[in-house]
Amino acid sequence: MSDEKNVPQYDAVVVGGGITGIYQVHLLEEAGHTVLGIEAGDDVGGTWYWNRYPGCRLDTESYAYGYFAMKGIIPEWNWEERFASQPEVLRYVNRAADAMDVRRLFRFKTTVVAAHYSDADGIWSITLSGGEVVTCRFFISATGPLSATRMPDIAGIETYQGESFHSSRWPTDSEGHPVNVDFSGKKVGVIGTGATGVQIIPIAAETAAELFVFQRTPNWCTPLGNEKISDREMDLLRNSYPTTLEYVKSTDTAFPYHRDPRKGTDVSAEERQALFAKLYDQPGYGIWLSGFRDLLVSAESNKYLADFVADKIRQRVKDPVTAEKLIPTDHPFGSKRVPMETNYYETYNKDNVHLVDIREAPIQEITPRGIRTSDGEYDLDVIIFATGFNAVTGALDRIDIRGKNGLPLKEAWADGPVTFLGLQSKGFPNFFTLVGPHNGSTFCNVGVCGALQGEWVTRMISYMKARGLTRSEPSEKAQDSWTEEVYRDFSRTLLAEANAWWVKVVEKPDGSIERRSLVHVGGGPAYRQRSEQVAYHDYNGFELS
Ligand code: N01
Repeated sequence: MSDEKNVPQYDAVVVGGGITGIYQVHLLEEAGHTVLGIEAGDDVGGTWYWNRYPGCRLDTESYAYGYFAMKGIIPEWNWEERFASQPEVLRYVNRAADAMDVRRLFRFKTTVVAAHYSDADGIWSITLSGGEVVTCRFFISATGPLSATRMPDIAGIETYQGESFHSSRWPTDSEGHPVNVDFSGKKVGVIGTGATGVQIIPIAAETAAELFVFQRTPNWCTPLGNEKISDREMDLLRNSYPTTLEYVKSTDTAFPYHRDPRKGTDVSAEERQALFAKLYDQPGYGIWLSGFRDLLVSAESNKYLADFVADKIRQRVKDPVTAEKLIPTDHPFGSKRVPMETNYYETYNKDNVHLVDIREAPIQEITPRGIRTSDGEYDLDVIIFATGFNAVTGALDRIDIRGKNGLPLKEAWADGPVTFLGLQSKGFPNFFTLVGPHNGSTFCNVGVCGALQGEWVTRMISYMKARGLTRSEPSEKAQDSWTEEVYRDFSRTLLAEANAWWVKVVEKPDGSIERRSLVHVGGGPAYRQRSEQVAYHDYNGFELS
């Protein structure tokens, strides 16, 4: 970096002002690096800024997601609810941004259009939406795995005359504040029954004159069990932050649950039922993450739990035909993200709520007045698209990222991502993907895992700077072996049987399909142990120069 023209404007550019991006920017500045953050929204918040639909809330225990409080950045924070609502989480992220004083390091209302690496000087040129180009040594994405909105490809969608919006682009007023969409007296349609649809549907059903749920695939959903946190409980939680942090770091997904050491196939039917009943009634993810240890590897063990949850659905939904339609038949329990619900199934007992099975009668088109399926036309005043995201790589695909010799990232990853530790890809020196593909922070409680990863990357950049090293790129060997390990771990689980958002479905030349994981499912502790070994051995697996 001695030659003037080889000095970039910034040590690092971080894309994304969500919970991970703001912490990364803070850490880099604190470590003495010059850093610029770029954020498309007009303030921090990321997923909590964009997702403002009614019913949006955490399904991680607030206190276990709230890394900033655990780290002592905003130790005084009082969570109001066990699973905080979106407005509360957004206030929390804003408060953390104030405490870290990071807004001055961000450009808001700005997107990254292109990022090109120059092999000649090892510098990234980042083109921003206004046309300006900034340069940096390290280009870091913190774009979030679920930020690239996916609209369905339905004929006539643009002709619809009523109100319509994707769940993560809730309408705003002229000043950009989300508006309270009033469903009273309206006919509302919701397409999509993933975690988002499952949160919106019961709320919309409270006021809509008629609510039509267009379901293609039912999901296994279980009760959230939300409640207020009392002052006394909050004091106890605050005092145990150090223990909580150590505990969540010890679990596979950084949620506060450890698996039961027994196998579901080894215990009696009575013992199984007792555990399932206890977990079903407990708040949060326990039923998915603290059940029998063979839940996601044994089809037999999985079926025991699936049958239990199916019976619960039958008990909660009065109409037996509707109940059967709400029970998944195409994927094992927990092989897709389990939506956590509040009165979701009871909602279908309301007279104004109608389940439209679009597997049976597919949507043919969207008309100016509503949705037409092969069975008839539904007149609608509002259509909500809860149709999900182009997950994990989607946000990166929207940026023209080019590495050595102008190689587009999209081309390098055409058959699925290839990375080392899910952090770097050969051919793209100094480009780090936080909470990215094949990365141990993505199939994880992102509030904690993304932050831990930011700390690791900061250490690596500081290590390099201290030694005058300006280039980091994984070796082919390290990258191949990591990519193989990611696919192998995934294929050993029942996760490989479902088209969850963390899967890239690749059609092979013989017409068969292969599900390639976009995430590392080998567990957070193993991932971080591996990362620490790499760091200890002078970043073995990365070629540094
Ligand atoms: O998206 P999804 P999501 N025609 O992809 C349907 C996180 N999250 O926004 O399954 C008709 O899960 C699609 O149907 P199918 C969480 O990690 C967290 O709900 O493809 N339907 C499916 O039903 C979650 O997993 C919280 O057949 C179409 C739905 O749309 C992730 O975000 C809350 C369609 C999409 O479901 C994504 O959840 C909410 C079409 N053309 C979300 N295209 C918390 O609680 C898609 N669908 C923190």
